[in-house]
Amino acid sequence: MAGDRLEAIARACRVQILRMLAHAGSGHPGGSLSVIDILVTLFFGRLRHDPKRPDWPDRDRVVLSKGHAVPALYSVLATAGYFPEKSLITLRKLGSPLQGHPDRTALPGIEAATGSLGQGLSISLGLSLGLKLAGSSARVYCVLGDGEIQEGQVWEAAMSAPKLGQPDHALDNLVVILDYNKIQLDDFVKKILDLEPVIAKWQAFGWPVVEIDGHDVAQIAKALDQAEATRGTPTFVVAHTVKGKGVSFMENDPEWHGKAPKPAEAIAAIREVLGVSAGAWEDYLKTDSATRAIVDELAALEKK
Ligand SMILES: Cc1ncc(C[n+]2csc(CCOP(=O)(O)OP(=O)(O)O)c2C)c(N)n1
Ligand SMILES: [Mg+2]
Repeated sequence: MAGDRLEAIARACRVQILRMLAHAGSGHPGGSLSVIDILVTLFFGRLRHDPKRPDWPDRDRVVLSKGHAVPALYSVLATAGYFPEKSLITLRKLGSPLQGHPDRTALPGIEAATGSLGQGLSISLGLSLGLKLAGSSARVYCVLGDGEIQEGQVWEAAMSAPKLGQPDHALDNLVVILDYNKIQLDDFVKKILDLEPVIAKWQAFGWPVVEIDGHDVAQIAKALDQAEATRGTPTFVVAHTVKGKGVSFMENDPEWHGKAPKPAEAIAAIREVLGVSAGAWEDYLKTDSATRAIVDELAALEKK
C-alpha cells in the first residue's frame, strides 16, 4: 500500500526531527512536525528528482518558504539519499551545511535560502516562470506557513501568480501548499491577525483552492493530482494541520514553536511517535536496533 509506505517514512522522519533538535539544543519542532507528512508525500510520492543529480535542470523544485521548519526537509533529504543520515545530528553546528535555516549554496537539494519569512512565494513565481519560458515540464511546490502569510510580500505574489506568464506561459506548474496549523511564533494566528476567510481571499485572486487534511497522505496525493490536472493557473492547497503533530505534549501548543526538546523529552516523544506504551518500551527497543541506537545516543547526551 502506497499510503502505508509514506506513513512509515513520515514516522521515521519524525523520529529524526526530534533527535536532531535534541542534539542541536535549539530549533523549531512544532512547524517541522506539522509539515512532515506534506514533505514526505512530495518527495516519496510525487517529485521527479534524482538525489544523485541535485542540479538536474528538469527536476521538480520544493521551496520550503517557512524555512525554520528545515529539520523536516533535512530528514526527508537524508532519507531520499541526498546526504548520509549521520550528518543529521550536525544540525545548527558551526560549519555544518545543515544550518538552522536552509542554505542552497551549502547543501545540494535545497532550492532556496529561506527563513526570512514571506519571500519563498516570490522566489517560486520566478522559478515557475523561468521553467515555463525554458520549455521545461518541471513543477514547483512552495510550502507556506500560516503565520508567514501575515507578511505583505506574500499577498503581492499571490495577486500576481495567476496573471503572470499568461496566456502562453501560465504558471500551472506551480502548487502552493499552506501548512495551516493555526499557530505562529507568539500565539494562535487568529489572536494575532486572523487570516479568515483564507480560501475566499486566494480564490478572489484567481487561484483554484483545494482544502485537505495535511496529515492524510492520500488526501495530500489527491490534491497534488488535482493540481497537476489543472491548466492555465497555479493551484493553492490549504492543508489543515496540527502544530507538533504526533507528540501529545507538543501538539497545538505555541510553547513548542521554537524550543528544542531536552534529550529525555525527545526519547519520550520518539516513543509516542512510534506508538509504543511506556511499559512496552524496553521490550520494543530489543526489536528495533536503529531506534535503540538513537535512544542510547540521546541518553548519553542527557548525562552530559
Ligand atoms: C520576516 C520574518 N519575521 C519574523 C520572523 C521570526 N519568525 C520565525 S518563525 C515565525 C512564525 C511563523 O509562523 P508560521 O508561518 O505559522 O510557522 P509554523 O507554525 O509552521 O512553524 C516568526 C515570526 C522571521 N523568521 N522572518
Ligand atoms: Mg503556523
